[in-house]
Amino acid sequence: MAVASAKRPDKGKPEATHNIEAVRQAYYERISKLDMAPLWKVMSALVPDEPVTRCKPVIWRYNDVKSLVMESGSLISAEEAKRRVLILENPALRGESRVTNTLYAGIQMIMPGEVAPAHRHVSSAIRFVLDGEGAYTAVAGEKAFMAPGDFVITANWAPHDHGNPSDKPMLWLDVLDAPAVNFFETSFGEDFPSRMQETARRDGDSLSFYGSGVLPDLRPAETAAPMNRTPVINYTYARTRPIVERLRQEGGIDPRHGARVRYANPLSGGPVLPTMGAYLAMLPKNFRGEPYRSTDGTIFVCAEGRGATDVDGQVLEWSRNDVLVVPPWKRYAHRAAEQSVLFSISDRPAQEALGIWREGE
Ligand code: 1HN
Repeated sequence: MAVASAKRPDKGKPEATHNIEAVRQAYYERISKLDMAPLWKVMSALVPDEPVTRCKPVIWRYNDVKSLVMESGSLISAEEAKRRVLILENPALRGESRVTNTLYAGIQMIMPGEVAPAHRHVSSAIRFVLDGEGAYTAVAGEKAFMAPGDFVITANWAPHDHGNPSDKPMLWLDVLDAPAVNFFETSFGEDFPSRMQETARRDGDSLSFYGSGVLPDLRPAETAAPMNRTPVINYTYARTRPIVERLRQEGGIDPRHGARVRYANPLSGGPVLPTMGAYLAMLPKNFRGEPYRSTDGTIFVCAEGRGATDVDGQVLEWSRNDVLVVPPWKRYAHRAAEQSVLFSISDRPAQEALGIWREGE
């Protein structure tokens, strides 16, 4: 092989060999056979100057979604499907069951009289209720009856089934951390032999025991060492909405996010789940939010009102029950044509736990 002479006209650069590219290529091929690769070819992709995302800004309008989800009711039962859900796939990640790189989202429907059978898995789920009233999700033996705007948690490995004893279909948004769990290749899951769990607690107990400013002294296992997930199953809209309304009236309005509260684990003050966190924000009529960006790709649901979010120059106009996605580190700004309420969920707690979360203007 030709050896470069000791003369180095360009500091740091090996002297140009007329066939250096061919020599390098041959070298890359030789190391490749031993499963090695040159870092210098990929370093800037591995450590870019700022976050790079595959994910695109996108909106699903409830007008389109609802009728298509309703149609699935005549194609398959909740029991046969196990979960009758239309997955919301980011258009840049088709076929991957992801709405962002780390999160799964879908719209689930449960018809009157149906049961979605009991199972559990390592992935945690949250539900944000869109339509219907009086269906429940049963988590670890406790039924949480749901209404629009409710935010319901099914934590890692908690047994859960859904039922609808009401006379109306119920639709909700599911968000799971499954892509993140699968990134770590740590997913377990199992079905239960019985369709529905035995009831072990009174309906709604978790909210009254843990969401009332007191903590039950007789459940030391749960209160002594705060769990890394909330003991509350359903954060009801009936309780949370008046708080953001008061915040708005009091002028507690963040110039980027509006009058916003964070859903918290009442035992620790931390996020509801180690992998996902959520907020509820009221935007006053004619709100024009300042631009903001953060490294957590975020899913927003419009719970009330009408407005638009500018994401990196793309305007996504939303109204009630529309679901939109802001990719990581894309600058966005909300504006509201009427008083509006936005629910949002992201993987921010996971990023914060790892020390990799950042925000900016
Ligand atoms: C799941 O268990 C539910 O329990 C919904 O309602 C959606 C998507 C992927 C994996 C498990 C549910 C799901 C899911």
